[in-house]
Amino acid sequence: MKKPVNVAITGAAGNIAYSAIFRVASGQMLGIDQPVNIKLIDIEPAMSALNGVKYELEDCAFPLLNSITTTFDLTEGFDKCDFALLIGAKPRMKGMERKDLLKDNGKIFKPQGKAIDEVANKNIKVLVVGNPANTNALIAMHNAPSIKPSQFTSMMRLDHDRSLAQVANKFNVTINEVKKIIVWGNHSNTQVPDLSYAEVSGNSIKKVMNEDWYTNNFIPRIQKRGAEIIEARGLSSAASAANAAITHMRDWVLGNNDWLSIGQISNGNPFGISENLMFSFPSVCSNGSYSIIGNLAISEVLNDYIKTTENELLNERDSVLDLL
Ligand code: NAX
Repeated sequence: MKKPVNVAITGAAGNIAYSAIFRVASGQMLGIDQPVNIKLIDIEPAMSALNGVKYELEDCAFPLLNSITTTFDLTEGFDKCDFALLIGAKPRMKGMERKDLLKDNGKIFKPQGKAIDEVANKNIKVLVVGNPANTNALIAMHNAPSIKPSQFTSMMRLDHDRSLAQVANKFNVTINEVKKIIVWGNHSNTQVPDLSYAEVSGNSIKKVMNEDWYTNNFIPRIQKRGAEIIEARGLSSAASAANAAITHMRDWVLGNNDWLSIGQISNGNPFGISENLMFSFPSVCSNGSYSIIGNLAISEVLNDYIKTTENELLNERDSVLDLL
């Protein structure tokens, strides 16, 4: 048996975490030979609910689950952590502007970044899920200067998987037959789902795709899929978001040669995107790290979309400069 690793999960009493924690404990994230110590972090008023999650976790008798910690103390929660899923965030309340949400959530991710810097393992892998995920990840990263910026990522996998599923539905094929999809930029409705290089059953999608469907149906549907789910379910996506978090981390750790979309620090990117943004780029994963797929030409039309999402991220960053 391998030595147990430490996995911290914030927002652990919330909805997404409820779908994620049990999968981490069962080995679906880090492999069925990897024992885990799970550290569940939430705010103090949520401790009773969090204990309920702990009891249920115990009752699963997962063979890989070595220990469970519940805490609202960040130093205890991130101590010697190897992996962190930063899910907890404040929801946007009625009348709240995006700027206010950024400020409030930024205040959560600054102390979390500092605690990770002080007590986590230096090779920790961090995934930020809590919205606005890209800018929250940037804030956490800036507050953890002793950890390589590339160890911080933000979640675009849900947008990526939504794109795969919509293409598979449209062309009536299985998910495995859809390849080389990209989602660029911000996890917001400016994100850019890109099918320029996509393949369906080994052929370029361009042979079968209608441009009008791509521009007027596919792009807006992916951009607004979160709202479509809230409208239908009365609740925001939780199991699919948890699934995306699990597979994002699994692929980062265990590898995946398929094209993936990963929110990552833009420094040195080959596409001319401004530095110092958490931006989603096409990537592949191997040997415990991810790398950008370079050498891709971007059409003029897509370039305009990409500029819009880049500008949004620049504005988000400008509104939280005091937290970086
Ligand atoms: P919930 O409201 O169900 O749970 C949030 C949890 O976070 C609560 O238990 C709350 O007490 C906790 N929390 C608040 N402040 C905290 C802090 N300072 N430290 C630790 N925990 C804290 O939300 P849920 O549905 O689980 O969504 C969580 C976040 O994921 C939201 O910000 C949501 O917008 C975001 N999402 C991100 C997605 C992505 O693709 N990046 C997709 C799904 C989701 O919308």
